[in-house]
Amino acid sequence: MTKPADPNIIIIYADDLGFGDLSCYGANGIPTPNLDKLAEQGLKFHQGYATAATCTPSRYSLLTGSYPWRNPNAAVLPGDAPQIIGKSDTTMPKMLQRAGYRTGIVGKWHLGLGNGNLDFNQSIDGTPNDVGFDESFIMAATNDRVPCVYINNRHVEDLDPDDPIEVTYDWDQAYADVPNGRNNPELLDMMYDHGHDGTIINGVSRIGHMRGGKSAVWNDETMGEIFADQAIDFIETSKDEPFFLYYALHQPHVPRIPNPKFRNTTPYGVRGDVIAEMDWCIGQVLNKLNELDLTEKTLVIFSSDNGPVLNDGYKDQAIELNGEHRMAGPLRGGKYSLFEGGTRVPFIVRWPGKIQPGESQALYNQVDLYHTFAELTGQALCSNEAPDSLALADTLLGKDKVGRDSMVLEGMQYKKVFRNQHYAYIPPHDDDFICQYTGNEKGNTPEPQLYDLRDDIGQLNNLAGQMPDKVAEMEQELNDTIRRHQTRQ
Ligand code: NG6
Ligand code: CA
Repeated sequence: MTKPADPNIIIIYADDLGFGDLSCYGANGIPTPNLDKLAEQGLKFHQGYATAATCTPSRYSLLTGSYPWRNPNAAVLPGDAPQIIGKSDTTMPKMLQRAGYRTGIVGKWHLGLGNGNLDFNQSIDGTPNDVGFDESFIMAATNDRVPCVYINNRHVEDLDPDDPIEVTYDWDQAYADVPNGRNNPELLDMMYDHGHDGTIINGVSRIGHMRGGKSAVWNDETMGEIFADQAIDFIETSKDEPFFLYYALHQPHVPRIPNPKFRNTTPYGVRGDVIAEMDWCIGQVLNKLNELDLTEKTLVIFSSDNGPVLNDGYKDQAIELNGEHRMAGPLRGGKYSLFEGGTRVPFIVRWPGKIQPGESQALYNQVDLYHTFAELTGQALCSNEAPDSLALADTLLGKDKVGRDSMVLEGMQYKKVFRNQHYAYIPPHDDDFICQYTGNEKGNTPEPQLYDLRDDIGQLNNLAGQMPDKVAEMEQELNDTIRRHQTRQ
C-alpha cells in the first residue's frame, strides 16, 4: 500500500550541461524560459554535484547510490557493453517499486545492455527493465555512439527483421560496405575532430561501426521531440498512481544536431541551439504535468550528469561561436575535470507547497537522491543498499542549509577529489593536466592541490604548500571514505 502523500518524482537529467549554461545560473543569450521558471518556482542549488565528470559513472551513482569508483566497470561505455548494474543489485527504481511506484526511463541509458552476448535483433535480456524500470525507451549509450537506434523496452524500435543490425567497436571488424568518417570524409555533413570516425549515420560519423537496421535508425533532428513525447506518454499512462520518471536528455552532448526549429536561435551556434531545444522539450513535459493537474503532486529535479565541453569530437563551431559565454560560470574546468567545473552542475528542485522557492548553498550530491527518496517515501534500506547515499530530505526540501559534510568526486578513470564544506583537495595524480582531445583541464598535477572555495571558487590559488596539515587531514578522510561506506558500515 502506498501512502497517498507519495509525490510523483521526475529526474530530468541533461547531458554535459555546465554550471553556467542557464540564464538562471547567470548565462546570457540562450533562451531557457522553462528552466528559468522552474528555478523561480523551486529551489536552486549552488552546490549540487554529479558524482563524476563523465556520464556512465554519474548515472551509475544516481541509480545505485554507490560511488562509481567502487565499481571498476563504471567507466564511459561503448554501445555494445554489457550491463554494469546486476539484476540482483539494489537500485533507486527498484526501491521506488517497493514503495508502490510505477517507474520509467526515457532517453540516454549508457549503463550497458545484455549479459555478454548482446544481440540487438532479439529480445534483450539485461535492459533497464531488469534493474527496476517498468517501462523504458532509451538509446543504448550516447548520441555519438552506435547503435543509433531507439530501444523500446526489450526491442529495437522499428527494426525490420530482414535487415538485422550488426555492431562492432573494433576497427578490424569494421564493415567494408558501410561508409565511415575515416575513409569517406566527403560524405560528411559535419567533420569530426577526434575519434568519431566510424560509421556515418545521417551525414555524421560516430564512435563504432554499425550495419543494417536501416528502418530503425534514429533521426537526430527529432530525437528531442521523440524523447519528450515518450516522457509525456509515460506520465499520461501513470497519472493515477505514484510514478517515477527518469527523463535522461541527450542535449547538449555531441553531435549537436538541433531540430531546424531551433537552428540559429542563439548566438552560440549549435551548442546554444540544442540547449534552447532542450528547454523546449522540458517545457512540453512540465506543461503536461500542469494539464493533468499533477504539478503540485510532483517533485521535479533538474540536473546534469557532468560539466560542459566545447569540442568533444566534432568541428561544430562551438569554440568559434562561444564568445564570452562561460559554460561553467565562475568554476574552473569542465567535463573530464577534477576541478569544480567537472561535477558542480545546475541543480533545481521543485515541489510546490513543500519546497519554498529560493536558493540553497547546501552541499548536495546526486548519489544522495536514492536515500533521500527512500526517506521521502518511507522506505527502509537494507544494510548494503545505496552504501554512499545519505538521507538528506531536509536538504533537498530546503529546510537544512548545510547538507553533506564531505564527499568524493571523480574526474576521469577513478581519479578522485575530496570535497568538504570549505575545501577541495585534489591528490597528486600521474596523468595529463590538459585533456589532449578537448583542451579541457583535467587538472592532474604531480603535487597535491588544495583550494578554499569560500574565497576562491575559480580554484586559482593552490594552498597545499601553505596548509600541509589540512592536506594530510583531507587525504586521511579521503582514504577513510574509500575504505568504508559512508553511511552504513
Ligand atoms: C569520450 C568521447 C567523447 C564522448 C565521451 C562520453 C572520444 C575521443 N571522446 O570517449 O566524444 O563521447 O566519451 O561522453 O572518443 S559522456 O558524456 O557520455 O561521458
Ligand atoms: Ca555526459
